[in-house]
Amino acid sequence: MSAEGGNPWSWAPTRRQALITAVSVALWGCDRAAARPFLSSDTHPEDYPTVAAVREMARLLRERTDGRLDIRIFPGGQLGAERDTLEITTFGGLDMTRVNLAPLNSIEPLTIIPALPFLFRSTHHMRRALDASPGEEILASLAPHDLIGLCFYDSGERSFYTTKRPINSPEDMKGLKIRVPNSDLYVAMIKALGADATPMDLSEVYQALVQGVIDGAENNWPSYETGRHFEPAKYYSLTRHVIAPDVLVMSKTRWDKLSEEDRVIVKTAAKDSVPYMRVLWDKRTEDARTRLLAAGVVANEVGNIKAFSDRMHPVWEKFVITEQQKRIVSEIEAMGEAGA
Ligand code: GTR
Repeated sequence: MSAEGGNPWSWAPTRRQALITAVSVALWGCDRAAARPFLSSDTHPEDYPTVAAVREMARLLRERTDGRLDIRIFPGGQLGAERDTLEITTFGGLDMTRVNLAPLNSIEPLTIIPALPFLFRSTHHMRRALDASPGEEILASLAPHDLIGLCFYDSGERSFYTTKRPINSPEDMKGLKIRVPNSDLYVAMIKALGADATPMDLSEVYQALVQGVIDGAENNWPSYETGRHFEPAKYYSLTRHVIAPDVLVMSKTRWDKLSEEDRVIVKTAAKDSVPYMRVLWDKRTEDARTRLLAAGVVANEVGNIKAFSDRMHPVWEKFVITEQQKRIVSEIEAMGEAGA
């Protein structure tokens, strides 16, 4: 599914080399000790629930191994954009990274599934499905790409925010330039609504909104607040079109060097950080919403969600192609129908 067939990252070797060099410089000195901590990156700041969750995982590792295993976290995007840290993790230049599933969409078709528009009926449905075999299968699908999927973290419900006017119907989207993560699926979703999709990294969105390069974007309440996107884009329209999770991955290079026993300890600590993260996530979402409304954000419920879903659902056909994808999608839908 890659743009350039052989190279799923579709990058020239010089760019890759530059990235690896930049990260090696940033991590200078971390690499010396034989039993150095795992080095982990996150685009979000120190106090964000995903970062706090990896900190909790580190605490569990220390506690369970008398300090032998630990994680050193580089938050705030200091090691680069998500695509960069993912690629570096693939090559073993970084041990762990916490990213959205979107930059993995072109690499592994199963990662597309949780981002299908209107697949999950609720956060509860998403959590149930990803805690069960659909989630396990999607995590396992990363191994052939030199990444070990450790766990999923919540990333909330994504809705649109815009600079000029609220969105009430798909017609309101017509002609708007909407930023999306680097994923063909997201591009297709926006096109299906009659808007123009502009893929870019999260770190560039604020400037692009301020400069009018884009008219809006879409994300959850916490990211909308953390990136200060609400300042240039105060209309937040609750379409809740995607409830895809974030994922914590480990470099297969580092994983392969771990003993069987340590692999279990690492995997278990990651899983155990998930309920902790969910409590933080729910609180952060509620707090962000309250703070943003107080700060003047104009939020609107979208009456006719079906109009959005009718337009966006056809993208499923383009992206759900393999038998394995189809089976997993059916399993997830069945869990939703059973009230999960
Ligand atoms: C956030 C997610 C980030 C990033 C971002 C985006 O919700 O936590 O990892 O992927 O979305 O839109 O780029």
